[in-house]
Amino acid sequence: MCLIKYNSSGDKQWHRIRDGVGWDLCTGISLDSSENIYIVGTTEISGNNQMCLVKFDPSGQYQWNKTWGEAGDDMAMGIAIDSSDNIYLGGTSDIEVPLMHWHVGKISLVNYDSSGQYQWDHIRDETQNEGCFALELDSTEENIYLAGLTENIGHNDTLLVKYKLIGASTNGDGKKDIPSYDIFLIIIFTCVTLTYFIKKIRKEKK
Ligand SMILES: [Ca+2]
Ligand SMILES: [Ca+2]
Repeated sequence: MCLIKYNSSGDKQWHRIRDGVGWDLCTGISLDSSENIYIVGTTEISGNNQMCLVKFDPSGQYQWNKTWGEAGDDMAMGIAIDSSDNIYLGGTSDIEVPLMHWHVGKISLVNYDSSGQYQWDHIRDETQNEGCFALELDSTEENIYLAGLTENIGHNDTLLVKYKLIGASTNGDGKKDIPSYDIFLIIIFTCVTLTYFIKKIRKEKK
């Protein structure tokens, strides 16, 4: 994972590399209220891909790193930080179907407190393949939105999931039960995509 700082003129100031023993990939970055820097992604530990969260101070000094995951592939694709500096990672976890020998991609959400202590995780339990590529808190910080895709009879549709964080219960094992609400963007997405391609085709014909 590589973190590079440029000044406002685009001149490189410094860079930092976090190199785990295996494969590493950085897919998200965010700052907290004190301008500490967090990068997220995936790191391979003994053949097991895990979500990875790394903290640097504002001058780029390494502070700590955390990993989370199950036995299958776990990839963090985005990070959101609230005004109290609690950290949320969103991504995808490859979960084995009980009694079967196949895996299904599921949307996963992991919460750390401001000191980097793991608080809870939630894996969205749907039977079809899903994935998360971005997440964002709303202004109340009581709700979080995860954007990604969901498999729908052989093709993928855009998916937006809303979680209400306040009042959700945490099980003893750290798993969190949170009701989720799918906000389907499929129709909007399809219209926007169609409009884009129609415009592109018309432009190319001219
Ligand atoms: Ca590496
Ligand atoms: Ca894993």
